[in-house]
Amino acid sequence: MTDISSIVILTGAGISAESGIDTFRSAGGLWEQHKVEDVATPEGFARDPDLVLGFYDMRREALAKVRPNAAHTALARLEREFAGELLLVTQNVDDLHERGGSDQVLHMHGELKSALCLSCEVRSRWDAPMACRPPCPVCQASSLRPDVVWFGEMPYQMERIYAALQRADLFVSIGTSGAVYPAAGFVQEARTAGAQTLELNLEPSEGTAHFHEARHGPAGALVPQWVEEVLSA
Ligand code: BJW
Repeated sequence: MTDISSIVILTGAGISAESGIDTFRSAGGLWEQHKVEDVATPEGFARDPDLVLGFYDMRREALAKVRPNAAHTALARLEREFAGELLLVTQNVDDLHERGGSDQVLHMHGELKSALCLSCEVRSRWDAPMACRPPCPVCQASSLRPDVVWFGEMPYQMERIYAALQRADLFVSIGTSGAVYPAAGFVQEARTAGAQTLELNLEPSEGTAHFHEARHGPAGALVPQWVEEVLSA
């Protein structure tokens, strides 16, 4: 683990599982409880906005009942103590990285606690229900949607992510199934550019063969152990 000066970390739903947030594709996960095309596509939102706004209201409310776990706090420690460049990219819309102490988090699939106004296109911090059609704090139109990235939409800050993947010495993927692109392609992007690649996941992901190394187990155990290795190298 010597000569690492630039790390990109990608996290997914698995890092928040031990905090009590449902993953998407596990048995009993969100996509068994709700049809993905109904709640996570622009077409689903156009068809039944009440259903979609209610789905995200429920998930936003659930955030109040959960706490960051040892994996989130270990990544915050890495941010504080690692001397090199670190980019933490999360696919998660929860705020557990921030509440675990990370200051610099790139939410490529948006955030539950952000609202996007379809009238004025301004984003506002948001912690209240949306199904009751509250007015936009900027233009007063009742046109708010959750500021999240649905299938068919462009994830956020892709240029910044791809630039960091080009510079990375190490790419680490934590708690993600590798089922959703473009995030699922980051490992190949980083590896082709010369980075070492490491998977930390409960089980082999769909892309596990692309990684130089894969460790399988709960993030709450694997991530603090890996962070200790990086900081003591
Ligand atoms: C643990 C654990 C523990 C459990 N410890 N681990 C055909 C081929 C290729 C691509 C496409 C295709 N057809 C369409 C596409 C594109 C499409 C796509 O990827 N579709 C796939 C289904 C194939 N992608 C898009 O549309 C994206 N946009 C796009 O591509 O734009 C064009 C573009 C082109 C070029 C460059 C850039 C862009 C947008 C994708 C948006 C995804 N949105 C969602 C919803 C966000 C809002 C919300 O939260 O509701 O994002 S879907 C959902 O999946 C959510 C997640 O972020 C994402 C990934 O899920 P994640 O995090 O991996 O969770 P799980 O449940 O799948 O896995 C959890 C893992 O944790 C498991 O492996 C467990 O084992 C593990 N685990 N407990 C460690 N304790």
